[in-house]
Amino acid sequence: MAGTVDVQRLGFDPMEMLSEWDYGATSRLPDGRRLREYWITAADQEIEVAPGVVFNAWTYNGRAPGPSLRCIEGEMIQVHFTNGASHAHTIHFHGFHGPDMDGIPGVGRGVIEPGDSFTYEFEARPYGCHLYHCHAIPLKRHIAKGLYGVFVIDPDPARHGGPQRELAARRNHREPACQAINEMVMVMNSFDTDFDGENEVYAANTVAFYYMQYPIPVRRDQVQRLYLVNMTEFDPVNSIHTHGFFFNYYDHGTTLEPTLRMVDTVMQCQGQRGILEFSFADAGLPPGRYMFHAHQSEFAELGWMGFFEVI
Ligand SMILES: [Cu+2]
Repeated sequence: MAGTVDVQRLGFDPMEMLSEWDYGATSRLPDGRRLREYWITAADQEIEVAPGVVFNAWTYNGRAPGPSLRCIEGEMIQVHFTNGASHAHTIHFHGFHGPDMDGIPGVGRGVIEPGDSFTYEFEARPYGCHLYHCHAIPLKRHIAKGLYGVFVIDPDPARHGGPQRELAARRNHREPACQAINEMVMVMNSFDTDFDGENEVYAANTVAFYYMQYPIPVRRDQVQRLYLVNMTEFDPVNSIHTHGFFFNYYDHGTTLEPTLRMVDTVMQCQGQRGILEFSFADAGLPPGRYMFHAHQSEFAELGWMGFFEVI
């Protein structure tokens, strides 16, 4: 690959995307519970997914993936959705909610036409690493165009007792135990730039090879936590493989204890996601460049490959 993608022109920076959270706006409901509100607008947008390769995307809030939404278990959530794009869209959240809030055609409000708005409302449950995406038909096209994002529900330490409370605090963004951890978000995605139903470009956070060109700086003495979501279209499975270090893995993030310990490869089907945790100091590893990539070699060679620069 020659050249680089101009992130100023792109409108979002995959390096900043790693740690950018949309916490919404909070207020108190009459019953004492916390309300958390988000505002999301869909649009048609050109994005450069590799140097010189421009893709006609559909975006949420001007980026693909859309904003990484973050909230706490038990809060009331309102997502105010406006469709500023040229096709009908929805937002379908993974998590507990009634059928009317499912964001699918033919149930509840169904698809939201261009120019229309709708508010999705539900309680944030269960805690975990979730996602949202458009569910309009044809589904493949609406997902492949870029309408998806990460939706993390932190566990509420007050709802978990004993040692579970401590583990919940480590995962809750309001707690110092969590703030001491370096958190990152990666969405594994892909782009079919010639409309043949197969992908030409693969990436984590949209821009091919971005973290090869700009290795992600991480501190050796800090625990690392990676929220990983697979939104790759047209291929049934994607994966992450780490070089020289292993990690603990929490499938869907819906448990406080790892569901896999000490692995260097996990695969995810489309819509599957999980949390990786690792520490270079705890493993007694030296500073330097540690590679990560899809272990489907084709995806790696078409863009889904990067480095951590351990300092
Ligand atoms: Cu759509």
